[in-house]
Amino acid sequence: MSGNPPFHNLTYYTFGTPNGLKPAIVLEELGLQYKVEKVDITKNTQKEQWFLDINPNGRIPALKDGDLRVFETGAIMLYLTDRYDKEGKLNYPQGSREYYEVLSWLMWQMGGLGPMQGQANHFRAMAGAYSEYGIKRYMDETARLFDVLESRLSHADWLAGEKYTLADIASYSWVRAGPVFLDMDIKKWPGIEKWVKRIGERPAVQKAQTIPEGTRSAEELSQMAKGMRDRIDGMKETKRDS
Ligand SMILES: N[C@@H](CCC(=O)N[C@@H](CS)C(=O)NCC(=O)O)C(=O)O
Repeated sequence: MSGNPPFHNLTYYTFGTPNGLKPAIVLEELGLQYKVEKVDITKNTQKEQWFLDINPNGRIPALKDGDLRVFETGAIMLYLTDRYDKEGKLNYPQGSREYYEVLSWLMWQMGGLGPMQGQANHFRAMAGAYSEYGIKRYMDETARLFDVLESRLSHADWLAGEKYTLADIASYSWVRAGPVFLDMDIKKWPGIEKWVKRIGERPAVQKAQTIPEGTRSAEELSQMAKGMRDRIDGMKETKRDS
């Protein structure tokens, strides 16, 4: 790598998943020009060498800006605001109290909500065997993490400070997937329900949900996920792991 960013030459490598959605929202909210490269994870494209050269972890998404590469959604989102959000539309000034609130919620999402809800998705909709233990462990943990969000959103409009930031975008992308993939009843968390509606009404968020081309709508995803859960339930009696 050489040269110093920003290059204003952005390519976003992604697929229509909660992690793919996070930086897509940031790119759209900031009104940036960028190319989209679809990395089809159903075909294992993310494990091909050309993509591993951009993201050694072999998972979507990743970003290139000129010859600079950034991987991990938290890093991509921070790169975009550090470099291209000089007016602070989606973040607070570095070093401020609110900046560390944004960082705290962002790290919480990266280390907690995303990985745990991802495991819930796996056991509830994708596993090769029915696992009552796995489903309970990760569904309970996902619900506990929703409670944590609710503890803030029951009395505040946004997660960090007084405005919509990266913190909201990161968790929104996963929370939105809860009812769709896991059939979670969002009404149990009234603060979250209002916050999801508030964010979902934003044009940039709606546009990001169509990236890359061919991404299924929430209704189509719900239908598909129901079929996946039914398949797991069908293994209940035959393939118990405990
Ligand atoms: N911590 C990573 C997680 C990325 C991730 O788990 N991506 C999933 C899609 S949401 C993926 O590429 N899965 C395919 C695979 O694991 O091979 C990030 O935030 O970028």
